[in-house]
Amino acid sequence: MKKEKQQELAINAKKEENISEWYTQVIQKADLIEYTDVAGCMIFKPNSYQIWEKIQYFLDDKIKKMGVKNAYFPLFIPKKLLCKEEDHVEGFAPEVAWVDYGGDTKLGERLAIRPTSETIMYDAYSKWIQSYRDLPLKMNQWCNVVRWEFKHATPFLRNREFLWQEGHTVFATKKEADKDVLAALEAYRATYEELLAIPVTLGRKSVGEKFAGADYSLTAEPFSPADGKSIQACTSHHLGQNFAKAFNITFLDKNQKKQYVYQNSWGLSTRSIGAMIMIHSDNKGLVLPPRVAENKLVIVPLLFKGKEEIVLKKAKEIKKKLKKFSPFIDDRNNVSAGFKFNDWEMKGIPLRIEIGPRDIENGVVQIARRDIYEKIEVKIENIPNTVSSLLEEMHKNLFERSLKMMEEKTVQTFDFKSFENAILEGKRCLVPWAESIESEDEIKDKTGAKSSCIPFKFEKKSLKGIKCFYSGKPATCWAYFAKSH
Ligand code: 87F
Repeated sequence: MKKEKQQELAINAKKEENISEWYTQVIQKADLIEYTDVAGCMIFKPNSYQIWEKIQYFLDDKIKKMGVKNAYFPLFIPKKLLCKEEDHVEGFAPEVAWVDYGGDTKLGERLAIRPTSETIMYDAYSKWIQSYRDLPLKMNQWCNVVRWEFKHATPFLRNREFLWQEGHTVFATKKEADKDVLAALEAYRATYEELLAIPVTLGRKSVGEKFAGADYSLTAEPFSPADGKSIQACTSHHLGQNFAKAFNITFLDKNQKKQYVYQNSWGLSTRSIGAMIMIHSDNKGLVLPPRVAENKLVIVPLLFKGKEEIVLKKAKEIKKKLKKFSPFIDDRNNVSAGFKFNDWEMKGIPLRIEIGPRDIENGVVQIARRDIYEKIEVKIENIPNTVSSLLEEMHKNLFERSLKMMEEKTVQTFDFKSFENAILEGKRCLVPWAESIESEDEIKDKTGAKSSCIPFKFEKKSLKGIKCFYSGKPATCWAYFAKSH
């Protein structure tokens, strides 16, 4: 293949220069999605759906260990159900998609396409829960949801239809619910940090940013250092008795006294895939953290004329020994080895094994890492062990590299002027804040930044004599502010 043709196939936008063009190209070149005629509704092709399957597999196990069972509730929610808890739909109403017709017949009642399932689930819960013996009730569903946003759609980060899990748990006491909401947050932290190699900040959402139907909302939030934006892909809400009162979910306690239940809801969506791409990928394309990569490695036999057969035979032998890493051999004979290297780098395959006639003579192969472009020579008998440890190292390196970048892009600011400058520079600011909805709205209007979370880590950090960076009033908390996706 001609050089120009090869370049055309490569990514030509730079992450540090034009991040949105770069993001689009990474996704296209890695063959992750296909656009459709409906803006914001995208095809998750196998290369991205398999990432979602890894996330599902990992997180579903954690969810089940919390004692939660999977179920499936219908896609359509009758209008009167959706509008039962007012705080819940207020503000979200413009994003609800409706069905008004079945064929040519106008429906008696409009049906919402679920934007989230609190209402339809809690209507059922109110029938299922009668006695303290029916509690706790813990269910989760993996499904699609639709939010008809009008902002420009971005694959994974802002889709009108996206995939998620939503867990909805019910308890007799607030104490149990408080524990569950934290357990869900821990499952999310693990998914990000241990599967996707993405460091997250754990904390509470501000009063202005929390879910309106919740008493408080918690988040495990990644930050994308390259564009200085935080990415909310999961939240865990304590709903108190708000929905219990709206949906009349009550139980008779041990003293035959009627009580309202306490509830939580928590979700993690395919936005997390967007975070993964934004945070780890580079100017060569997608970087898959090894634990989510379906195929951990590609074997590229160097097919020198006359030696094809022995090289291929050796490649197959090696493949057999590496079964648990789901390797595959790229034996295409219509493209060069260099083309193959670029191709699999673009698609994010963690490791590449190159093997040529000379290597076979020496009993070695060359192994290249996707994260740091390092190539090492490995004795054939050592390949399985080396592959194992390289994959572990890669996970660690991706995590630590992202953590370092996140820390480098985080500053403490104590006054509004330096805050504004830092936000302009794409930084995340840790600020002493007198938390209020009004000040958050004003800050958002003036700078485009909002609070991403009030970190647990600094809950005990002293605020004595410290003033709010915005209002000058005595600060009530330490908060992270940044622009967001
Ligand atoms: C859009 C339209 C209608 C978000 C919406 O975060 C309703 C809503 O309730 C809505 N967008 N929300 C909040 C969702 C809350 C909660 N649901 C369960 C979660 C996690 C999973």
